[in-house]
Amino acid sequence: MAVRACRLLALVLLSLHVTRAQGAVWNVSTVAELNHAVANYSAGDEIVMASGTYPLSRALWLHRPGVTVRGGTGNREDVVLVGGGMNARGVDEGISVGADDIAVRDLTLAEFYFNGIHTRAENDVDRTVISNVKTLNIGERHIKGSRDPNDSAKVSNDILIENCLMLQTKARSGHPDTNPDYIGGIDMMMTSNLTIRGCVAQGIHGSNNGGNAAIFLWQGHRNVTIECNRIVACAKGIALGNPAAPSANLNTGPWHADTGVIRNNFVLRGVWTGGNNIGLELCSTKNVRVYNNTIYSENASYFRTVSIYDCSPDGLTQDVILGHNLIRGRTKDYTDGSGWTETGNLQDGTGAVITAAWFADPGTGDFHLTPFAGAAVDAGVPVPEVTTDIDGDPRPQGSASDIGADERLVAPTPPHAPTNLQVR
Ligand SMILES: [Ca+2]
Ligand SMILES: [Ca+2]
Ligand SMILES: [Ca+2]
Repeated sequence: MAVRACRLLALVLLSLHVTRAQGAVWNVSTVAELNHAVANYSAGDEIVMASGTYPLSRALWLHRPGVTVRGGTGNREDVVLVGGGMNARGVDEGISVGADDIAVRDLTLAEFYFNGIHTRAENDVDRTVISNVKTLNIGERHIKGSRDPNDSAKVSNDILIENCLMLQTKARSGHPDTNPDYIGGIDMMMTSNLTIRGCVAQGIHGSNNGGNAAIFLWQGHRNVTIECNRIVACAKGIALGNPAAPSANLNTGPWHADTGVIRNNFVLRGVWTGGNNIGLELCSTKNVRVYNNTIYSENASYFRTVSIYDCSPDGLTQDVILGHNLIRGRTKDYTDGSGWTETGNLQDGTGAVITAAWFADPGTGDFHLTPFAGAAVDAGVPVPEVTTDIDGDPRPQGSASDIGADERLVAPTPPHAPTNLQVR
């Protein structure tokens, strides 16, 4: 007992120093030090991980408020938390967020059977920040947000997920407890003021080549912003809702989502031609603006690159506008069409107009416009919700806004340009 107490005290002295009145910094470089810091932090503390690989011995439960857990260098590749395996039981979840004001930054979570990070609306958690985090080969959900099915007042407010990379490089297998396609990127429920921006998702799909979306928000989202993300060849791209009817006790009543904007995203639809492989899906949504996205299906005639659906007579699609999007692929409208409108989209359902040459590198989801995309350049209309593009460049450049997520930069005119040169 005395030996154990001495070792604990030594751990504390080694790893803890107070930097300011309101918080301490726990510098950790081993799993034991990490577990100790997680078990003992106070509100306002930071847990700073030295470069290295951390084979976790248990999930990291952040169930007291006010802590930041981050990699020490700022480079997320330098600090890697490893679970029991994408396809093998062991340490099944990386980080569980069960209290307010938790931030996770600048690190990688790899090889978890269930979830990389799990935030819990059932604990009413607010102001979670997940920034510059990489999740690699996760068996069910890279970032999961769960809820209390019996309490409509438990909502996660003001959640920010930014600059994250969700990557799958191996096949899903060996999950007998779920169907083969029970996998997705960000799957959250019951939020208010959720922002997801600047994230990349690549290759997320199940073993039957279906799956949930890279960004899948259902069961209660009020005022959501999805912007400047790049989704590459996942089973499904961006989904507000899914065809299952919204449950009872949501903060949005009978709608999956009420109020939101989806803007300036690049989505490369997966290569599959069957199943639920949809680029953009809107199911029982209300007051949503879908502006200036580039959504690209290699198979341009696929019938539901965009899918709009009513889950129930109570949560009919209402006040939804799709505007100024560049879409290669077709739209399937399962509704009566009265709840949504489109304006200024440039859409090609045969592949004759919008071709790969329009874009910098379609195969990697890089849909920056090339000079061949003339029909998209300066063909848009400014909307108050879209003042910049996926790069943060101000709109418009040139004579008008461009259609889709990229605004092509116009080179500034040299101050003393020769007047006898015709600029083309
Ligand atoms: Ca809350
Ligand atoms: Ca322009
Ligand atoms: Ca641009």
